[in-house]
Amino acid sequence: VSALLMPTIFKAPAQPAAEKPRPAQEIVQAFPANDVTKTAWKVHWSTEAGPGLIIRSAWFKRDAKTSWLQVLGDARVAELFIPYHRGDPRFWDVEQSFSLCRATAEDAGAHGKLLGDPTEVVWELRDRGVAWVDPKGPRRGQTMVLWATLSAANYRYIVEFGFQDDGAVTFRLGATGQNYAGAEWEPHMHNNLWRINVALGGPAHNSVYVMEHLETPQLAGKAQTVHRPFNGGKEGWLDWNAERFTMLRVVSDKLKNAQGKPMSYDLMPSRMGNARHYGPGEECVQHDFWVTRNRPGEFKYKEVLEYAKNRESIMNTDVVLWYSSPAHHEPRSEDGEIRDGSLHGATPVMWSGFELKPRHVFDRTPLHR
Ligand SMILES: [Cu+2]
Repeated sequence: VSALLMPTIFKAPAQPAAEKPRPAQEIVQAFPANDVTKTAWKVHWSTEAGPGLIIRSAWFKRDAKTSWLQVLGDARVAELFIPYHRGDPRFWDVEQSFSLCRATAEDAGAHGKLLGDPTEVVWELRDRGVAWVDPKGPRRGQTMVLWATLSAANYRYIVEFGFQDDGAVTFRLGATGQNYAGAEWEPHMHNNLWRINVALGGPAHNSVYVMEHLETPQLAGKAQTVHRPFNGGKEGWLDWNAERFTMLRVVSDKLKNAQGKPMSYDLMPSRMGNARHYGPGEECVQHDFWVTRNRPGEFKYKEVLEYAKNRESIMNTDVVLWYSSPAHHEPRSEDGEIRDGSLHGATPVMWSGFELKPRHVFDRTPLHR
């Protein structure tokens, strides 16, 4: 595995002065890791106080002979908003510019590697279980995972990006640490708010659609799948509907696969529920999806209403998906105990996230014999 890990420094593109990220680093991972290469990812990442670990761009190879296909531009946790049920506190934790924890051999485990100077990021190549089963049997899959831990006072947030051998990308936020002193048993919401610049085939020529499954009494036992431009093809918002299996699709207006179908990536939600909060300045968390054009310097989830207000076109352009993956935390005895006036223990990690899944990027089943 180690021979296939080839991190190299490359020169970072110019960033706005306020951003001050560390220089981006490149990592290339071929799949399967211990056999003839079938697919590969090339990922540029950097770290920064606030969002912690940032994917600056990511390219995929659907087979060893093709050139790199860009999939992502900047992808990050844009905000972590934690309002407590009693009304306060209401923390915006990315805005607080917390730093990453130093990553140690304990973080990396037996098979991980530490990246960065100082070491803040963990690289792991993981078996991801069965990728598919056909009449001849199963095939197991692999994923390259990059993760880091934000040190947010009493809390710790694990920011994790996974780049799978089948072209899918996973985004996960794990909340752990110690419950807030004085409110140890107070339920609260973890609004994990992501900003994803999908740049399929490069940062232009992408359009955002909505997919919904429709099954109503009027359809009398039949169902329909409805595809339509997101918000009429303009910047704006959408809510997730459990009955409709709401999902977003970013479609390339240029690239087609060998079957003549437009290359796309689907945002697949995987949700516990829809968080809604009604304090002042919390309008951004009254909807589950936002889409805007990609403009320099627009990274604050709280400002997304402002970014979207001109209702510019999100068709055949450079697009950003803003997505909420909320997690409701109802404290348990398992989170710890108060002894001698202080909390002893730790909140076990609670994960939430979503997946970007390729559609018509391959011509056939990835990694098939
Ligand atoms: Cu919590």
